[in-house]
Amino acid sequence: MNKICLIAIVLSFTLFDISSNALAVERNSNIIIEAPYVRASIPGTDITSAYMSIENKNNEAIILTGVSGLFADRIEIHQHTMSNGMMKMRQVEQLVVNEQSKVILQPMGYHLMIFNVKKALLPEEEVSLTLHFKQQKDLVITIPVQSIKQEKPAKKQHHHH
Ligand SMILES: [Cu+2]
Repeated sequence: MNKICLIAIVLSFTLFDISSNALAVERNSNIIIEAPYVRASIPGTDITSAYMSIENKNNEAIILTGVSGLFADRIEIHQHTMSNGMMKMRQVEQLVVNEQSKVILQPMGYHLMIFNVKKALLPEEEVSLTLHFKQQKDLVITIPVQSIKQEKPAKKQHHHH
């Protein structure tokens, strides 16, 4: 692939808002983000979480190494795990999405934990997140704020091979 072609792909990054329930799809070099949202702030707290599915259409694994956003001081990748019958969360350093596969960040699973939100996030607002990958360009996405009441039940994780 020559350089001009590569630049064209990066510039073709587009946002489709394809349904009223805030399903957004963003595309960048074969990485597809679907149904992203961040939970509205609970009054009196400055911590929240964000969810989405990350689909990798590349023929090699991609590795999410971090996430940042100007609206918060720190964002970590977390995983919920069961330990002695108790649900716990722990930080993971990176999230691997295998080639031609999808990883779903959802309540009780992987999620983005957002610390020190600078102002309360209200439903209908949007925030911008930057996803950092080990070998791919950063992916900047705009995602809606949703109240917990708008959450759909967690989907089962699928893998495409
Ligand atoms: Cu967490």
